[in-house]
Amino acid sequence: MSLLIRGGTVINADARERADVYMEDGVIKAVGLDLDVPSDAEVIEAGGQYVMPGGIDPHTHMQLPFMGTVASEDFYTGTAAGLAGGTTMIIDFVIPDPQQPLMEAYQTWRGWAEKSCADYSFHVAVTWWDDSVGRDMGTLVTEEGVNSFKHFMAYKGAIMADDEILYNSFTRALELGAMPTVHAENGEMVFQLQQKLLASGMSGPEAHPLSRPPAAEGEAANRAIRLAEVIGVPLYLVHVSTKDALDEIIRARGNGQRVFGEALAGHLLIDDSVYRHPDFETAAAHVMSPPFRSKEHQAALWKGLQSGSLQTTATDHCCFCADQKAAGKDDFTLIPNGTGGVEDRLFILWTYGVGAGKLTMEEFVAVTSTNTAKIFNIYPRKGAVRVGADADIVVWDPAARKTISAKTHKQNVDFNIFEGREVTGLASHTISGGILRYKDGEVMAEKGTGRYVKRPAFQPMFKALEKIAAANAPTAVKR
Ligand code: URQ
Ligand code: ZN
Ligand code: ZN
Repeated sequence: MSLLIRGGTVINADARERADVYMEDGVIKAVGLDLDVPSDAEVIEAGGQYVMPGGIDPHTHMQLPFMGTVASEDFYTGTAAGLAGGTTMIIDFVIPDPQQPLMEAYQTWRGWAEKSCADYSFHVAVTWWDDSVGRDMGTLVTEEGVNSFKHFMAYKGAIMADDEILYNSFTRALELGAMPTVHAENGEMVFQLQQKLLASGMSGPEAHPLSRPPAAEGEAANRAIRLAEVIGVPLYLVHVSTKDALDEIIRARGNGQRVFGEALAGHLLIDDSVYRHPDFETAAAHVMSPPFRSKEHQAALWKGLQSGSLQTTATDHCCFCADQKAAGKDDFTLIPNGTGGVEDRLFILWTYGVGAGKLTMEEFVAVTSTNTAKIFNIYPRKGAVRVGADADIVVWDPAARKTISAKTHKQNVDFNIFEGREVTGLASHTISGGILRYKDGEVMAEKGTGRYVKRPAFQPMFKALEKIAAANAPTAVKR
């Protein structure tokens, strides 16, 4: 199977060039002009369009069992929707129940994901601790290509990791050359505020953001960052939603600590007024954690992306339909937390980032694909249009426009948090594994064509650096 993308301008995170791109058997074979390609190669005319690495969404939850129900988007429909938006890979989450062996949960999720129609990988959550968890982490890194472990500091009484779990798991991650990641909210603070709000008679979705103030995120972000600092392990903070957490990241990075932050497309655009919508369904549809914040926090997140203090964008795609959200009709703490976006992320970042002059096209590629590939150690196999890379590519028409709506989106959910938003700049073609899988509104996906992507452990570079430093340490001058 060979395919030529002709006439476009290639945009990578580090450069742009007018070049054609030729791929064969799922791998990019040539990038340049006047390429010598087989006469029977399929040709995509990309004149006036951009040719970019397919988006990588480092944060999705397809068919997640959560809060008494199961997310409505599964691995097939979710990866198909991603292809319609130019995303060619997701990193999802294996979330073991407390006391459930990590390997057992991992096998379950691997089974669910086999129907994917684009490539996928998994972060594995550490929701409890004993020696067996440490052993399973070792197996996951050395045999299964997992190089990141998630910790929910929220969700008390369910999957919350306390400081003992964090310390043990972060330490084990360092030994293995793996990256700890955190959902940073103080779960005890949230729990106590939830009880206080319910006791005061506030049971509607308007109470949701009040139970999860920015301070809950700022405190947990700092705590996780400080633990990582003392242990000497890198750290990745998912869905950073506040200036409070961003400031902790900026402080740590300024101090030379290896800390990374992720922004969600939703948190960049949607504010907390949605929770005061008079219609319960609309307000509940926006219940996710951390909640959508005020415009001041949105502005800080954009500055974080522009300045490089935040490195990646994601969606936290975790969909629940109206009948599922209704579980919390009389008690906001029972509304399943989660919203969608896997299809819309690139449209949003292009229109409100590049289109608004906040991001260059190269920076757009960096924050939607390349940085995630680098941070999770799959670059340049992923995250670049270059010879030898996987042929996961989006052909981007900067002049195409549409209005986002649940009536027309491919996502398997009855609500779209970006409903009514005008976007300019759309994927015209998405190529996954060297095969055209989306073209002008039509997804040509096939169940099971997505591949599980192994992500190698990071070399324990810090140990190596210590050895080099010791070897070069100046010998004490003999007096
Ligand atoms: O917390 C998460 O990331 C998962 C459970 C999705 N739900 C959410 O509200 N973000
Ligand atoms: Zn989370
Ligand atoms: Zn999540």
